[in-house]
Amino acid sequence: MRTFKEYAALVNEGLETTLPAACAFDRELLEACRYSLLSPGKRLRGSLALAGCEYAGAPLEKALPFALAVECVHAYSLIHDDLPAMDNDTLRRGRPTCHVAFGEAMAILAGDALLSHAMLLMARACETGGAGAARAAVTLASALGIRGMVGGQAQDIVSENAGAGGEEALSYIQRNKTAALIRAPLLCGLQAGGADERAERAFSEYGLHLGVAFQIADDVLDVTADPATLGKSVGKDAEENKLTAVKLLGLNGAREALQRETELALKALEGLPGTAFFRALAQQMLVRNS
Ligand code: GRG
Repeated sequence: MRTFKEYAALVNEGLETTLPAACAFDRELLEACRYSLLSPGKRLRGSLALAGCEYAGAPLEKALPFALAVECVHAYSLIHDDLPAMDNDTLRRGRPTCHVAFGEAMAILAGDALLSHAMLLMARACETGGAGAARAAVTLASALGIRGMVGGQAQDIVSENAGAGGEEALSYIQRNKTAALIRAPLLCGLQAGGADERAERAFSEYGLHLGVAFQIADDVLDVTADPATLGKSVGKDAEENKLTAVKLLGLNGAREALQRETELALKALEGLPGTAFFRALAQQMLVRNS
């Protein structure tokens, strides 16, 4: 297995050239797309797709379209999440948000264009990648919509407006808004690379807990981090009365939940050989500061 940095570098390299070149009439749209897509993100989701494929013992090219697709989807979700109608944020990845830089209409369109581009990348991969690629496309597409990221975001807004919600609603938000888009690319990579069923089952469980841990860490960082290090505003969750682990369990309770989810992620990999990369990544959730 390579290092996380190496996977992230390969994702960044692919993202540079994935969008079409601008013509006279789409210059601003492409500028807005590139502004958000190429801004300095961690590339966690794309890297997971590549790491899954490498774990399966296949060449990384098999997973690259899915790695790029998930980063396009992630960028679209951040653009739309930052809009005034949603979280109304002005800072993302250490830069003004897309709508601040390009206006709301162009930001909405840039999000739409990035989602559409992700679909195109997956469809092209299905044309040439055989059954593994088709399964990977279904896995990723299933994680984006009603029973995935959009459904989780909708519940996030419903809970915020109602100023209420218990553990079940919180778990729904964590699993769908965030964990779906962390678990799915990892599975995509395994499926595109032809991993066996045992590995898929274990990583499915691992990915879910890794994703929930990631969201809890995000909730904790919203009250503990420095905006300059985090690259986005802090303190917004309490301000907007969001249903988060910190709101429901308190800061210490959230930290305990983060520890529990990390342990569950590690437990899911017990007995599976060659998982040092993934175990180290799960441990990283406990100490991440951006
Ligand atoms: C608008 C349909 C729609 C969905 C929005 C992604 C999302 C759902 C909301 C963003 C706000 C948020 C706290 C999401 C939880 C997931 C999360 C922590 C996203 C940020 O991911 P990182 O830290 O970002 O991987 P970088 O910038 O490193 O890529």
